[in-house]
Amino acid sequence: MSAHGSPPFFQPAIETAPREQIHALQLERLQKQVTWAYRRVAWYREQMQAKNIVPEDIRALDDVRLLPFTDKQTLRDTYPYGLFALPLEEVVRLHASSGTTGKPIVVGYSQQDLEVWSDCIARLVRMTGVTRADRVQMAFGYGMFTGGFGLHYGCEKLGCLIVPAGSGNTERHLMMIQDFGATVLISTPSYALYLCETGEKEGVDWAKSTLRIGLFGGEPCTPGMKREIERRMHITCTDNYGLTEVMGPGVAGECLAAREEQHIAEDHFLWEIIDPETGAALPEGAEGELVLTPLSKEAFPVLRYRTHDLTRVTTQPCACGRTHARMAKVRARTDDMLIVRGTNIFPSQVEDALSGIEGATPHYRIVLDNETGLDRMTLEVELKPEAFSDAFERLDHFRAQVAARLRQSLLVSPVVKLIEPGGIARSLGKSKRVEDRRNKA
Ligand code: DLL
Repeated sequence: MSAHGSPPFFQPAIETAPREQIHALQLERLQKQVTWAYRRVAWYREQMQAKNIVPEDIRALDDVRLLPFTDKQTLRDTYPYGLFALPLEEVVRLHASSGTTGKPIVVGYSQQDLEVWSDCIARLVRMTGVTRADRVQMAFGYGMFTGGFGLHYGCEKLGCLIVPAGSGNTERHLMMIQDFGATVLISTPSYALYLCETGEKEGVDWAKSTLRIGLFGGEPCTPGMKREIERRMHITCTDNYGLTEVMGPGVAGECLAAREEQHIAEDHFLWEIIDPETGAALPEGAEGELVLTPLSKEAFPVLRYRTHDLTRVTTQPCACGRTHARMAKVRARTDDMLIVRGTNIFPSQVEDALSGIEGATPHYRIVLDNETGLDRMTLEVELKPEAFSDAFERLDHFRAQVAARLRQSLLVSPVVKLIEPGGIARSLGKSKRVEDRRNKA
């Protein structure tokens, strides 16, 4: 059988294990993980003592709810090594995630942690149809960001040929895709779109390119963006999800059967969905905040991490044969929410509204100010070349259409500014869509 025809699993026994077996493994690992954190990390011991619990209280998976939550603030308070469970001689890698203010948060990995990490990545890469016969071009940065190194070692473990180009230098990326015959691109979806446009301007015919799959992650990939990239680059876009605090990429990945959902590596991550306001557990299928407890961490155990990402999870069987639960694509974060004149708005709502408008691109920017004393929201929307016109009336009609659509779905009336094709700055990594200039004093 050719490499592309082999079954789409990296570790079939665990990826297709009966759910009872997954639950039994999760419980065993949760008990070990809690004991490990309690014994090795003063912060967890103190928190658990304050709640009057000991590791032996974890008798069933739901007992995870007895444990304290952690969040970004916990990692800031214990910066840099306060949550490490191994002496630094046994830690072989650090990664960090920059916050909006002050110091980054720092996480560490043992050799064993790196093995688990690359297994999780190899699984999600394989489930998109990538095999060892593929040539993978990396456009994530190889720095403190987990994207580059994380996906790199997983692809190598799968046996792919990896081109470690790193982030930036779009001309060089275009050249290497063509010269080395890359079949898979790893990047943020916004960078893929930028690469696509730059290629088009330089005469690249994507229909003839060897690229066939995009492994995108690190930021939301809106349905509009996905459609656009698939259509223009002639590739299949897949999404994968993760975050530095619990490992990096590798938490969940998209199979070719479920498409809009991603399988969580449940043997290594216990998920909960909670009400972001009250912290109470929500039933399967309800939308809420994802809370993750990694189950196999040595260097940096994290219990009940509040991701702030909004999603829902299902354990219904999947046509791909995997038995691990699936989470819906993350479209919004609880802390993304903008409050404009008292109305709550998520950028994903703006994206949804724009994606239904013929002539609008997925490139937009929200600018908030309150120069006049009242909140004002300006929405800059980039037009497709075919919608761009010198005719004032046509543009004005378009602007009115966008404003009406937004008023209908957001219940606020933004000032709509139309931007010429290519006029909204592209990002090489995660895109920044909101600029809040409001004076909060
Ligand atoms: O972005 C890890 C990663 C790298 C995942 C590469 C996938 C590919 P952080 O920089 O710590 O880690 O950012 C984590 O980014 O809490 C989500 O809000 C968002 N995020 C990550 N992947 C996705 C995705 C990496 N596929 C934060 N869809 C997370 C939507 C995503 N949001």
